[in-house]
Amino acid sequence: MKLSKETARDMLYKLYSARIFEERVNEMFMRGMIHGTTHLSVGQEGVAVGAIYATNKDDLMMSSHRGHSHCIAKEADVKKMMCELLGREPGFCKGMGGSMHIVDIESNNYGANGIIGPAIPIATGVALALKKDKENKIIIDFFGDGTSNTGVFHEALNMAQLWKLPIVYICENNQYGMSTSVEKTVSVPNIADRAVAYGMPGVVVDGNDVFAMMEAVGEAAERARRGDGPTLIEAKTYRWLGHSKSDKRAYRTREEEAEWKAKCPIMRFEQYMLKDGFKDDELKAIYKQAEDYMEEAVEYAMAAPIVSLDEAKSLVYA
Ligand SMILES: Cc1ncc(C[n+]2csc(CCOP(=O)(O)OP(=O)(O)O)c2C)c(N)n1
Ligand SMILES: [Mg+2]
Repeated sequence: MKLSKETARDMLYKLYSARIFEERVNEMFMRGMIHGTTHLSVGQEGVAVGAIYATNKDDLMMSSHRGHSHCIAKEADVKKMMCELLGREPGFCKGMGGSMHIVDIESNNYGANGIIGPAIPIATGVALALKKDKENKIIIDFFGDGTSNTGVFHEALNMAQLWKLPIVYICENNQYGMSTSVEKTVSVPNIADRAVAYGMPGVVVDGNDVFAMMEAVGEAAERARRGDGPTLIEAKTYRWLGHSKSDKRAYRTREEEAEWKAKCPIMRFEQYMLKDGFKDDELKAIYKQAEDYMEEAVEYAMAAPIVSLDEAKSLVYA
C-alpha cells in the first residue's frame, strides 16, 4: 500500500501525538496533577491510527476505557482532551468524566465507556440506527481481549450478523486483561476464531503494522457499507505500560516487554516513511510540531477554570 506524502505526514503526526499525549499524562499523573485513574495505550497506537484512516471522517467510532489514541486518531481536540483529564471546564464533559469518558460527537466519536462490555451492544444499536436511517455510514467499535469474554460481546455479535449491521468490531488483543494473560482466559487460539460461531468473517491482524490494520479495516468497512454485515478483527498488539496507575507488572517479564517494544508501531511507520523518501529531519520536525502542540494543550488546560460546584451539582441526576 502506498500513501500520499500528505497522508503519511498526517498519520505520523497522529501517531506521535497519541504517544506524546500519554507520556505527558503519565508524567502529570505521577506528579499528582491528575486524579482518579487512567489507562494508557502506549505501544497500541498503530491499531487506532490504521483503523481510523481506513474509514471515512463521517463514519462513527466507539472507544474503550483505553481510548486516548482512538480519540486522537479521530481528530478530537487535544486541548479539550487535556482539559477533561485535568478536570477543567472546557473538557469534553466539563472535566467531570475524565480519561474514560471522552465523547466528541463533532468528530463522530460516540465515546468511551469505563464499564467494559456495554459499549459493544451500544455500538451495535448505533449500527442498527444507521441501517434503519439508510445512512451510508458505518461504525467501528474498539474493545479489549478481556472484554471479548463478557456475555454481551457474544449477544451483540449474533444480532449484528443476523441483521447484517454496518459495524466493524475491533478487538485490541494487547495480551492481558489487567494482570491475566489472554492464554489463561480465551479458549481458542485467536479471538477472531470466535467469529465463526456467528457466521461472520474473523480476521487476525498485526496491530503494530499500520498498513495491515488499514487493509483489514478497509475491507471490513466496505463489506459493512455494502450491506454484507459485520466483521470481527483481532489486532494483536501489546500495552507497554501497566494496566492502570497502580500496576507494577509483576505478572510478566521485562524480556517479554522488550520483545514487543522492538515491534513498535511508530518506529515501523517511520521506517516506511524513510524508505518512501522522507528525510530524518522531516520526521523530527513532525515530532517537534506534535510535542509543541501538546505543551500548548497542557498550558491551556492548566490555565482553564474548574467547573463550579453549583454547576457540577446541577448535572447530577439523582
Ligand atoms: C463490567 C466491568 N468489570 C470489570 C471492570 C474492571 N476492569 C477494567 S479494565 C478491565 C480489563 C479489561 O481488559 P481488556 O478488555 O483486555 O482491555 P485492556 O485493559 O487490556 O485494554 C477490567 C476487568 C470494569 N471496568 N467493568
Ligand atoms: Mg487487554
